[in-house]
Amino acid sequence: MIDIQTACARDCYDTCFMTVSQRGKELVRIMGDKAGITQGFLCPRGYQDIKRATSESRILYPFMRVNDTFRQTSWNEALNLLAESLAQTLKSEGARSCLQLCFSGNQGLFSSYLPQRLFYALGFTQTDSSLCSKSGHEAVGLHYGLSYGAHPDELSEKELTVYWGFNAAVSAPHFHRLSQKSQKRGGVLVSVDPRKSETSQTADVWIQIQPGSDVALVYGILKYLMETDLIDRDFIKTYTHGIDMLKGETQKWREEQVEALTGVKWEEITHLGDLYAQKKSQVTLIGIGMQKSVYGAESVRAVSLLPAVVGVHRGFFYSNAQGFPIDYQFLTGESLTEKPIESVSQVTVGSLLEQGAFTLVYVHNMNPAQTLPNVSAVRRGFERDDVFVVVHDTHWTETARYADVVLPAPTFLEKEDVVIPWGHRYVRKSNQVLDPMGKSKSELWVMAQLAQRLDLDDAWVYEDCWKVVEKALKHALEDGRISDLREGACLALKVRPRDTYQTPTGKIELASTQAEKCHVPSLPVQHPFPPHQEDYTMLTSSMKNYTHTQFQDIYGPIPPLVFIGIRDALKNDIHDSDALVLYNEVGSITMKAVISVSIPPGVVWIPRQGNDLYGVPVNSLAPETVQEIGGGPTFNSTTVKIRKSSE
Ligand SMILES: Nc1nc2c(c(=O)[nH]1)N[C@H]1C(S)=C(S)[C@@H](COP(=O)(O)OP(=O)(O)OC[C@H]3O[C@@H](n4cnc5c(=O)[nH]c(N)nc54)[C@H](O)[C@@H]3O)O[C@H]1N2
Ligand SMILES: Nc1nc2c(c(=O)[nH]1)N[C@H]1C(S)=C(S)[C@@H](COP(=O)(O)OP(=O)(O)OC[C@H]3O[C@@H](n4cnc5c(=O)[nH]c(N)nc54)[C@H](O)[C@@H]3O)O[C@H]1N2
Ligand code: SF4
Ligand SMILES: [Mo]
Repeated sequence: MIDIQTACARDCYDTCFMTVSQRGKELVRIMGDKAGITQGFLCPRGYQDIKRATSESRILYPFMRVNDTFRQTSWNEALNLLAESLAQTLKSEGARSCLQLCFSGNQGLFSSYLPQRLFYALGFTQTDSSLCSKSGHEAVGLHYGLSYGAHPDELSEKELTVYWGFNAAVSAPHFHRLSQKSQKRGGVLVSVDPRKSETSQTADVWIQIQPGSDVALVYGILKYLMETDLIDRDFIKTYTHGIDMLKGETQKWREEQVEALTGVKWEEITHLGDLYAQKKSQVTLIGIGMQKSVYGAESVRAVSLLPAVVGVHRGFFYSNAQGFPIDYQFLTGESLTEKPIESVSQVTVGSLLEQGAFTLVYVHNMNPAQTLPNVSAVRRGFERDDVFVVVHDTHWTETARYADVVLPAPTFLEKEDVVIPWGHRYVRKSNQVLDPMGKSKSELWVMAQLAQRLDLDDAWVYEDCWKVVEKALKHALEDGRISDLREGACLALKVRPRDTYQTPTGKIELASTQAEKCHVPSLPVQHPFPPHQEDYTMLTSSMKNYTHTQFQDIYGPIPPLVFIGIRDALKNDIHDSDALVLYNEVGSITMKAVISVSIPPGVVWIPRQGNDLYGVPVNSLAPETVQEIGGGPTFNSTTVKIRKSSE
């Protein structure tokens, strides 16, 4: 048996190191390694990766749309058609009318970053990548400069771990396992979540908060810490700016007001305050999930300030993507192109597509017909006769069904790559463990083919991929060289110092000086929320068997369920398994009811990115509203009305 090492390329906090065992030509086993933070196990998706690579829903050949069906074709024919269509569009409509949609399917440098050089060289319109974590990065940045924080390696040692709007037991199972190790050593695990999530169930303390009221909770904790003198005055004096302003704002809050907004009792707030003050070996992990609501970025920036007032340098974790000195703009070609590049909001791209703002859309590593907000508009846009849609994916997706040309991609097991994590700091080459299925071809191959057919003469488009990586990671590796990485070494990425703050004052800006310049208040603001008391707030979060829309070929469809609290169910005579219609100004879906003890009044919870009982996507209800800070999405502040279905 031969063991081959690779790394999971999915968009995940954990970036697992995997070993695949091969007997003859057959892959017999996939295991989690000990390296990095993988701890010898994988999640339910990782264990099924061989099965998913060989599943029936793989795209095995290039296809072209002919009338309303797909005809199998050769690569040559598909690429010629595509190159012709591209050349024609570039000439008649200009590069701005061509849009690249690329997101989270594969995080590999060779599968996702480098192939973008073609689109930057041609001058395609790009999106601002705001669909996931961008608003939170900008929010933390207002106070800390860059948004990097604590490292997951340390989780097992912490005396206090707070998962704030972060369901790590599902979304970051290796973080969660490390935190459980800390619990065994006497550490305290806290979960701040409106519902009793899988993480809340394992926590020592669960703070059940009303969604969107996190800023109020933070001011409540600050009030307690300041009034009982539990803050770290020396630290604050040396390392922070703006304490007087923060104090002034905090003093305005009354206990009853915090309780009323958050639904959390004052005793729970003071208990959490005591934990923050007493346990200095601490980390607060701020969820990307919590951040995806209309004032989510406000919540993120508020929570990020708590460790600072008790004297901990960057005692939070949000995502460490900004912690590594890697030149991403060089990788993608953004800093190399001479073409003017238009950027549009990823969150509102549905309306633009529907209005016909683009003539050609190239989709890879993404399933936008299912994962974007206002997904009906996205679909209507793709359906337009005057829009040419190309999809390069590993599996038949909802988006592929709207394509004019479908191209087969190898999964991460079928190609060499380098995956840079955004949770931990370890990197190892991903080896190819399986021959590409069918006629599937890598993103880099497709890009080179198209570049040649279009006679592109920018040399950087054809640059050797390892050379590019060597340059982009020149200052990034701590304990080895690119040659070591190529030979299979597991290396650590250099990390920026945690007591350094890239703000104008060089300190932690409790009151942000940049915020003033950006026309947002310098302190976090608790906006009124929810806006309409009679509506429900619809939360959608990740599921352990799926990564977004992936793995439905293995685990079956994402269940069309809506979880509703007992009080709301009783009030509205709703029973388990009733079909409920959820509707708002954007759309309407019908889901099967599950009465749950863990959902607070006025809230419903839905597994994310699936369909309803009739195949209508859940994201038909998600508005294109963008956040003020960073332009991020607002999935978790979607408001809906509910009625029982008459069907
Ligand atoms: N309701 C709701 N919607 C949400 C969210 C939410 O919380 N609620 N969250 C948002 C967030 S945080 C995110 S990150 C987005 C995710 O949105 P997407 O990036 O659209 O997520 P996926 O459904 O995983 O789509 C990735 C696609 O890449 C394909 N793929 C995988 N590997 C490869 C490869 O090697 N090559 C190629 N070419 N393709 C590959 C997969 O088959 C899949 O079709 O969804 C957003 N949508
Ligand atoms: N299994 C699995 N893992 C994944 C993914 C996946 O699709 N599947 N996707 C990956 C990606 S791209 C991302 S972005 C991350 C997301 O991972 P997380 O950041 O953990 O996000 P969610 O899964 O949405 O869970 C967020 C939690 O926040 C709670 N919440 C919602 N609104 C609020 C609020 O206003 N305040 C507070 N305090 N809590 C709130 C929700 O109830 C939920 O339990 O997961 C990554 N990991
Ligand atoms: S999806 Fe995340 S937890 Fe699962 S195998 Fe991949 S990196 Fe590990
Ligand atoms: Mo995400």
